[in-house]
Amino acid sequence: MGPFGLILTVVIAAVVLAAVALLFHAQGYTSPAGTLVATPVGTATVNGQTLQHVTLAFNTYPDSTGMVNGKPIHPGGNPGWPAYGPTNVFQVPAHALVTVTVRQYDSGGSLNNSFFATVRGTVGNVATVNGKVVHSIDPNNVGHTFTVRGVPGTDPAFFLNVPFPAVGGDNQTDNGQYESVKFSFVSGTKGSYAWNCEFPCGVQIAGFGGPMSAFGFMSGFIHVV
Ligand SMILES: [Cu+2]
Repeated sequence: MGPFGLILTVVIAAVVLAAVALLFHAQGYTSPAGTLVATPVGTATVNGQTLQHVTLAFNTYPDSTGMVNGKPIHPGGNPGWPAYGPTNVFQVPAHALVTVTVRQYDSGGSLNNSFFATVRGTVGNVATVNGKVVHSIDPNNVGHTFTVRGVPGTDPAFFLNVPFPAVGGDNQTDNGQYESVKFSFVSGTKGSYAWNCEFPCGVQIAGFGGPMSAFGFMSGFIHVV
């Protein structure tokens, strides 16, 4: 092989590696239903600091067959699996007050670990459930949780956990029964924070398989920008 052949081989190898890296990256971060960008609503004062204030609204559904604003909850996904909707990827500004409104339409059961029944990391470490302020909910009546991890090297101390109570049956319609959960938290440093549900709402693997294992149903990202 002459010098030209060697250079060609190296170039082809580099292109193939770049293509593989790009595909892995795209696979890891592609949301099935786009990114929900938080809505700016002005400013708010938290612990004497004036912060930008934004709102987010999402729901938790017992299956993935429904529509939100005319769009399927989980296009191309397994319709029998529970899912967050309208998407599993959210975007909020850094160091802002984020007020989240959730409609939880799903039934549920017991957590493996009652740690996740306590509201953690919100303003005041509280949430409201149907308008009532709570510090925790019954660990044996949980529909889903919204649990956000810190990012190593960026904001390792960040942690947010909000449990959503179960409703007494699967009622996924706009007119169906739901638990209304509201909470606020202060977003961290810029980065992509992973969230997941800690109620074993999946199949197999002690309830942590299926929708709990697949990206896009019971896990996702909050991009803090
Ligand atoms: Cu869940």
